[in-house]
Amino acid sequence: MEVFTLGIGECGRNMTLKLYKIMHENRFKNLLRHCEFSVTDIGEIRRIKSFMDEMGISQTEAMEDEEKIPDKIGVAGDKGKINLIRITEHASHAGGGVGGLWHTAASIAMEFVNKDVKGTKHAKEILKGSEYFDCINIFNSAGGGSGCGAGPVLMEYLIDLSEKKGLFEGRLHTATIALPFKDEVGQWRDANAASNIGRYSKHCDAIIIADNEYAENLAGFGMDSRAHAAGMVNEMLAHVWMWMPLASLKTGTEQRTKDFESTDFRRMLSRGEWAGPVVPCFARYTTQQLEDVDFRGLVETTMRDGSMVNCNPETSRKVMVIVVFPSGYASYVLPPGKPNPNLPEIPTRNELRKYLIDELFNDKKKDVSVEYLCSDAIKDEVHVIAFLTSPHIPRFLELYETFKNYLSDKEQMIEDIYIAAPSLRRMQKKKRDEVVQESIRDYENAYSLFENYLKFLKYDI
Ligand SMILES: Nc1nc2c(ncn2[C@@H]2O[C@H](COP(=O)(O)OP(=O)(O)OP(=O)(O)O)[C@@H](O)[C@H]2O)c(=O)[nH]1
Ligand SMILES: [Mg+2]
Repeated sequence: MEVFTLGIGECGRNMTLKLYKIMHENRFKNLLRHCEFSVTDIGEIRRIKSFMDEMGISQTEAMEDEEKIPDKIGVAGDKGKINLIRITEHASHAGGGVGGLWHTAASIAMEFVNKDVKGTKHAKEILKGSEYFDCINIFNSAGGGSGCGAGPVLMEYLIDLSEKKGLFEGRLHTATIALPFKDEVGQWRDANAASNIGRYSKHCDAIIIADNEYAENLAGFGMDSRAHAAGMVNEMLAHVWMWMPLASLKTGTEQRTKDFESTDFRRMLSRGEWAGPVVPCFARYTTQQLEDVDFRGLVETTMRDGSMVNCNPETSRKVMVIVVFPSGYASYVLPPGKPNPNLPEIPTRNELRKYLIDELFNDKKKDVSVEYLCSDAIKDEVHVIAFLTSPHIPRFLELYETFKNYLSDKEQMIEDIYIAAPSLRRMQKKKRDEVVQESIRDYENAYSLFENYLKFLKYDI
């Protein structure tokens, strides 16, 4: 599975760059050759570059395209690259972004998709290049403005591109999003998050969700607990997205029992016509820990304590587990599996599958899949990744309630819209009212989409 990653907005950018950096640190040059990374903050590139500096990602070999937009950056000495793209002619004002007003970001993205906007030719070429990939993933925060608004529009665009070329069938389309902390800056972040989920729900195969609030509860409270929790979420998601392509690609050093193709992921993560809401789980253990504890219990613990959203694994429709062992384990854990008294006891994939079915579901018909992967990128460590498809997510109901309240107070909505877009005040009244009304309508439409999604998922609303 070759992955095209697009990060939108601040959070989307952070997640994409973190994934890129982790792949580099793990010396996955071969894997990088199969992945492409693009980042956009609508019209802002300067801040992305300075953030790359902060992360220690080199900016040498910056190239300017014919329209003099420095949007493509190759990283010295490596094959992988990061495309910095702009989807609007206008560079955003100080601070960048749309201040949480996702309606504006969605309109800009629509214009980019439907017209030839000056200065965005290169961005179009890069997005069109996604047709060579069989997995498309967009990263964005659900509760912001740029990523929340532009993400679903660009996802639909990328799907249309591949559909037109008949490339759609084998492909996996996912959005990977972070839910906001509770009461971050009022109700609108939750309303945005629910809007983002609703708008993605009919386009993607899966919406892979992490919850900042839950991560903060896990990380504990402290001075920088929110920054810490957001960093933790980015790091966990980066690991998930590093191992997903590795479960299917032959990069030279990995060994596995079976290739996990995009269609296998789709079968496990999707809900047919609707996106499967998917809770990813991730934990790493030292091989020393494996000596003292039953491995099957560790995998189960990963689903309970390493999940990125509060939920019960028992309520999942399907479960997919990928375990990554150091390559020294290959002849032991991969069939035919030579016994090795020097290594801790590891159940076969089938034994682990049966254990999980019994412990979680007590229903033999449940679809649980387990894959073992051996890689020399990790030493003395075992990484466990699990995907819980469609578990009951209590936070969904909270988002729904907050969204409903938010819509019921139009005065507050209008105030928030003006705060998000101060430039409205400089418009003529007629135009200004039009934008505000459109924005409210977009929220209302997104509310119906989210509500329909929850009904489909059988939430009690
Ligand atoms: N997990 C995680 N969450 C983040 C990160 N950066 C921001 N957030 C969360 O994302 C939300 C804010 O969204 P941003 O991504 O900053 O918004 P944006 O897409 O840039 O949109 P604008 O409103 O136009 O700036 C808040 O809920 C933040 O807590 C990050 O690096 N990781
Ligand atoms: Mg922003």
